[in-house]
Amino acid sequence: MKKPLKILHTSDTHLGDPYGHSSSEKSFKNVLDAVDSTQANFLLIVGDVFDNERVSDECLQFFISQVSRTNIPIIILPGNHDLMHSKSVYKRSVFSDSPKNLYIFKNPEGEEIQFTAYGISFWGKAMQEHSPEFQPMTNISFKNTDYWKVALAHGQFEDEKINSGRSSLIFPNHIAESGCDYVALGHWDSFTNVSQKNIPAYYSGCPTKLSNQKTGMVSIITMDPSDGVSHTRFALKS
Ligand SMILES: [Mn+2]
Repeated sequence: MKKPLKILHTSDTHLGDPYGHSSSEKSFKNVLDAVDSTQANFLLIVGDVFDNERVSDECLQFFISQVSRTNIPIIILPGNHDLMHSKSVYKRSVFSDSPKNLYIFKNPEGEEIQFTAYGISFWGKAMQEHSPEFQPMTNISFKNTDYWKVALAHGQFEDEKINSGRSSLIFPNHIAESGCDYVALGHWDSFTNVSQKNIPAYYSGCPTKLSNQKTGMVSIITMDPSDGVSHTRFALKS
């Protein structure tokens, strides 16, 4: 049974890059503060959680310590900076005994992570290789059609006609035909609405303040069995 719930959606935190993303740790703390202040039921981090697979053990410990600040499920989709392959950052020892509320997509063919208590299922393909062959939103499927259906996808949205040949493409019809209640996207630092027909689909943007913003932002998705699904943006601490 679908329950009313609130999902916090962010992406592209790029932890462990002191040069290009010097305030990534502060931004990540702000996201966890927002989990508390919004009383969210789930936190989605849609790829590029870490900047690269050589990040320090201290960086991983910092991440785990932040995850441990909450009991709500935190769901990670690996992106092109934190690929799910043999040398993946997610294969390091700290993740073999990580907090129980941390869920990581591992299957490059796509898989579901279901939460029966909330009547919700999250679907995503863990990126193994950032290539034109990989398309993050094809062959999507949900076992239980009575649940809320949320897809996570890390890649480049563009119209099929552009034919750019770029890696990890997401086409408008992938979203339009997904059957999802919400599509949570990552890969772009800037917030972007790419909703199709009646399916809400957003790039949350990174939680770090961009030059045209007063503060960093995250997306909040409110799902209500009677009122439907709505998207708003939440301003993080500056
Ligand atoms: Mn990316």
